[in-house]
Amino acid sequence: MKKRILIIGACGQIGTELTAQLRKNYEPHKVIASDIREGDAAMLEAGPFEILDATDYDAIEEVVARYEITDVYLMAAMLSATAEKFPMRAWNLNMDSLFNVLNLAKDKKIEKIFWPSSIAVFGPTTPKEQTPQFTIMEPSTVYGISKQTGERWCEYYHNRYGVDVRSIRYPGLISYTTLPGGGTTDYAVDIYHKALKHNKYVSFLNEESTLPMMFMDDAIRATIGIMEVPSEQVKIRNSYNLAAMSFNPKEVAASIQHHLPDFEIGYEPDFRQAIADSWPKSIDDSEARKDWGWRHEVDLTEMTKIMLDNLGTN
Ligand code: AKB
Repeated sequence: MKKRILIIGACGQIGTELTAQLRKNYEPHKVIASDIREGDAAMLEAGPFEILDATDYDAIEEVVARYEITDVYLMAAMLSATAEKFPMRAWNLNMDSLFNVLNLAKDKKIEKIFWPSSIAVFGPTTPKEQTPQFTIMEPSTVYGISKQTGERWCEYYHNRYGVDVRSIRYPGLISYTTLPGGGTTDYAVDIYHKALKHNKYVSFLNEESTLPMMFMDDAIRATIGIMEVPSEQVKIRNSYNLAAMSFNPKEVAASIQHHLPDFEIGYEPDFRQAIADSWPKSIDDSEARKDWGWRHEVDLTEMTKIMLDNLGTN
């Protein structure tokens, strides 16, 4: 099989599980993990690993040539909350890394790119309920601006240079393997850790902050799924809306209380509240369902059980 995959940002929340799943699906020595820091023992033992800075075009080009890479998953990014603290660093990382892989594909050095976008592309003027695929997009965060700009460039490189770039707008992602870093939806992972450890949690979003969310297994299936369908099925080349469930801190707390009746939640909203308030509450992902057969599998009740079962045994 000719396919050889490079994951840039393999040690992050999504990258860790994506790398593990790709190594299950394909021959592990043809799935090259890379990150700016060294991976853990499990990642290093399971297949090749390279230290790689996503903003360094020459370094990426060298790794691509050495391993004869065909497909790149670019997972390195600065997320919404951290990006508000370091706007220029976020812009540089999020945009330079994207241009690096788009230009490699334009010059026919790689064949296919996966690039993640986010619900952060939407803003306060976007319809909040069942946000459509095509709608008003006026993001008010640094991260959202970088993702929306990135989407425009993906579509441009596809139309102008025939670059096969595929993208989905991730909602908040929940997983038990690796912690998220620097997002507004991170509370939805932290709450499970704190529930098991302290039986209480103080949320940095208020109880009514309903946001679109997804269990990581579904997100990984979607990510690999959109990369595996024939190119003609990928009709949208900026980025696809993707949805599974929507909930707020009060609802996730109630689902935890079902297993841990004494669990308590408090609320101390901080600067992340304004970010959450600017994002949709729920997403219409019918285009992804129609074009490439996307279906989610895990809801809040099932996810809470999976999270508590797996974190509880650690
Ligand atoms: C964040 O909160 O910044 C991310 C996202 C929704 O893209 N999880």
